[in-house]
Amino acid sequence: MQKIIAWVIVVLVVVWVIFAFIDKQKQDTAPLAVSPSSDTTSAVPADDNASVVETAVANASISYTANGFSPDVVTVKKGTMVIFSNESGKDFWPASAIHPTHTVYPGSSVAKCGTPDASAIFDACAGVASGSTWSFVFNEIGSWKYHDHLNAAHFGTIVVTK
Ligand SMILES: [Cu+2]
Repeated sequence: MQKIIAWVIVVLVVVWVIFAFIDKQKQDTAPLAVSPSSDTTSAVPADDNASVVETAVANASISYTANGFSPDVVTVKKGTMVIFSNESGKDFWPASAIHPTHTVYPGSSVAKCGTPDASAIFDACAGVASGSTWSFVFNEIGSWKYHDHLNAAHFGTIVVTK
């Protein structure tokens, strides 16, 4: 009788060990099954949290009125398209500092206006009518001053971060 009880205990222990092992395997594999969906949502915010919002925003907008550019300082991530929107009632001509040559932003120069390079420089190269927009993609990291070439008293800064 004691032998039978001993055998039952041994069998129960073996069964318990097997179940414990299966349970552990389930716990080990469970996170793997969940991770692909959680990875896609956390992939971008993972490394630098301060710029999460800017990463999600495809572009930034600056409005130009009779009072000038607003906001006058805009911080964007490299590769952001900045849309300058003319609401001033007059033509405007956004362009890199420094007036009148526009050479501060790398590669830019008013001398390139009218050439095939004109579309790649921080320079509208012409007056843009009120009610219209002019946009530029900032790929150079730095703090870039700009102005309205038609009214150089109006200026602003685009800060481009990594
Ligand atoms: Cu100018």
